[in-house]
Amino acid sequence: MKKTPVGIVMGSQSDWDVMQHAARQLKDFGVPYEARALSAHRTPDLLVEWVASLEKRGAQCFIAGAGGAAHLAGVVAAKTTLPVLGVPMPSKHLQGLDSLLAIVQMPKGVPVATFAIGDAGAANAGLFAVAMLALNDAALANKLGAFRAKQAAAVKAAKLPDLS
Ligand code: RP5
Repeated sequence: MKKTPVGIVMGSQSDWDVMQHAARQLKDFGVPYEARALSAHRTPDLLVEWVASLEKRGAQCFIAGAGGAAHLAGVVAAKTTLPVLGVPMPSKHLQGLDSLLAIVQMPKGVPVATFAIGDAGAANAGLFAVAMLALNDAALANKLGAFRAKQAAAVKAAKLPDLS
């Protein structure tokens, strides 16, 4: 596996509570990542430098989480042709609907793959990155298969309570 195949970036440190779920999936699958808080509007130059630097260090995709007028994932996608996975943050006033629409409605030509709002979206972005890397990594593909089998077993073992 390349040195740092996944970059995780978020617009603010306050996004980490959600974005840690992407990092957790990668860690559990043994996929190295680098996580940074960098903003498309507060630190645009640093963001662009980081994207270029991680590309040089073997990045194969980026996961970008942001809230509100969430242009972070779009700016990352503007600076790389690697896949960009966008995670909308649950925002204070619009519960993440603003973030979702900002990320999902990329104009034609520069795509961002958009995930669900919040923890589930962050975790799924991590899992999606694993699935992409597994295309060229049989051991990782096996781990992903085992992960899915474990989930299926948990559903099959579910016991619903009897009504009294
Ligand atoms: C966005 O504004 C960030 O992605 C975050 O979700 C939101 C609020 O940021 P803070 O005011 O908490 O730094 O840029």
